[in-house]
Amino acid sequence: VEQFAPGTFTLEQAYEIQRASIARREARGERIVGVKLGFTSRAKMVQMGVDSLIWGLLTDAMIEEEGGDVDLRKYVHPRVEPEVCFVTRRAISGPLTSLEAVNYLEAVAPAMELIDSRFANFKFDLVNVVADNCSSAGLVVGPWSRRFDGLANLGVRMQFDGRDVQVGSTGAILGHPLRAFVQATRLMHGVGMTLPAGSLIMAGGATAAEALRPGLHVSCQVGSGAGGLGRVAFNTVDNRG
Ligand code: OOG
Ligand code: MG
Repeated sequence: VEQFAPGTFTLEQAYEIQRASIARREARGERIVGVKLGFTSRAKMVQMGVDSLIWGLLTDAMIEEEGGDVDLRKYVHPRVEPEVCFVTRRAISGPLTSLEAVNYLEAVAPAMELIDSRFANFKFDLVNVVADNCSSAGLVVGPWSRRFDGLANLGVRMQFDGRDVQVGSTGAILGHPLRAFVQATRLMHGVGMTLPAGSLIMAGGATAAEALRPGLHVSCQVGSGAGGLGRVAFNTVDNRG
């Protein structure tokens, strides 16, 4: 890889840096499991001060067990945000339209992303956050279903110890989370990447992110009743003392 001085590289070079950092993870034995989109909601753009859609790569090492303990010692200053996750049913190498999208999907689930950053206070600009693999650090995925129909407007409720910390709607994600999936297929096509069957697509935070601390029960409910996606949860632990 070429060397770049901070802040002196282009967006294209930022994605090269991202790819190089993923190659190092692969060399350590990690496997790419999918892609995540960033800044697909206004709430996230406003919180982070960046207003372009970005994407990063997810690896198996980032997957945290649903309902399990997340050890915060693995992270620097993690935050959590409510998301929706898709899993693909077939390999995708071309850009899809929103009409085709569901045919390429196996299932959808409520999810939470744990973001973390090399930058103090998450203060970055577009190229730096892209180079940092879009703050991708962890993800927790809840129960899979094929409830694609109501996705345009499901209530999203993220709680710490049973108290609401962020409330919103899946409609905040590009107006409909399926649009995030469609965007992902376009972006992957743009860089010549094929998404194999079984790839995860994280649609992007529906609300602003919340800082994590040890000893929390973190849960997120997406929709309710028969049309809802259900709940996803984890606990934070830290033995730093
Ligand atoms: C960058 C990643 C943005 C999202 O869902 O919008 C993102 C960050 O906020 O640090 O993951
Ligand atoms: Mg996110």
